Amino acid sequence: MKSRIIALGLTAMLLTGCSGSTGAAATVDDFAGVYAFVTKSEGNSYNDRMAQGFQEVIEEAGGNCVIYSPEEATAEAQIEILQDLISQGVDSITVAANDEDALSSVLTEAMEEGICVSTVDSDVSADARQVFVNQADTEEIARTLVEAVYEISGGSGQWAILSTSGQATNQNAWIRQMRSVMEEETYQDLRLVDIVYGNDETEESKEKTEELLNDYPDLKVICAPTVMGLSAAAEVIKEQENTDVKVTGLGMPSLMSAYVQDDEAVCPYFYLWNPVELGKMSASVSLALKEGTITGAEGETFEAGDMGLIEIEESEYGGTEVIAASLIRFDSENIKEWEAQF
Ligand code: RAM
Repeated sequence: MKSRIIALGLTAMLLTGCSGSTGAAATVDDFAGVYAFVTKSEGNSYNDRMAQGFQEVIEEAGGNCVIYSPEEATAEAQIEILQDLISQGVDSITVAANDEDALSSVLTEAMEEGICVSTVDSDVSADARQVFVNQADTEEIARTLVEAVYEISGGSGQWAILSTSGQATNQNAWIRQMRSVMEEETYQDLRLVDIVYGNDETEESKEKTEELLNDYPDLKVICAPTVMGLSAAAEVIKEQENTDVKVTGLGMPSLMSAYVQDDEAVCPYFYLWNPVELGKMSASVSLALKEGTITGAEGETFEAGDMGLIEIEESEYGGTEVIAASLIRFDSENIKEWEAQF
């Protein structure tokens, strides 16, 4: 599996890793080192925007940033990259995990080597990272999406979920929580008929959308909590003139603007957080781990640029987390102003 290196600036570095705490005021030297960011996969502008935010903050602080994006969103591809990063002796690794468990052993090895390890966007098991940078509260994401399905469908009927893969920690957490919200009485006339997986690939997601349309003639809404899935589903539905199926979910305004033009649109509205801000928060966490201000323990605090003083909290995924952002709703009123940003 090949990896794409967007920026590579390896320099000689101190191997104090995450054990080196100074306690004194930070100097540029405290932040010097190589900070690796491993995305889920290439060809996904959401991942690129997150990496862009990460890189900006690391470089501003005087660190070297290296970004790796596997060709496919698989754990195997990420493990290969992570092993390589351990051999290079980088100071810090941040990964958006394609699998909750499969990366545990390589990330544990990284921590044993003194490398700072954090996750962002999609977590691993708690003992395989120091802290998780969560985009937004899981319950908030799930409830917002179920409410959108409820409103768009008129409160009853069939809906389906188009996800990425069955191993993605973030997708699974949101789907689990959506199922739990669906148990509330308000949603008793809604029926979740299927969950399909398009692997964060446009073509696969389009095929899965076509299958859903064929298999469920009464389907009203497809909810895709993935930026690649949502735009793929919208494209398929827009091309089919004889369907009233609508889509909603988590998407990039730049990919969705053609489908959110008015109330009759394929996608009346959808949500996301700001992926650049998520990357920036993740970089602030990596810098604070490297500097020794934090170790990833609950209650620790650190400065995150414009976002101010941030406190590390207990995570529902186990271990600890930082909540980086909150949901933004995109519709025909505001899509134009957002699409230039991400
Ligand atoms: C996809 C990925 C990512 C998710 C976004 C919303 O590109 O699955 O992990 O957070 O969409």
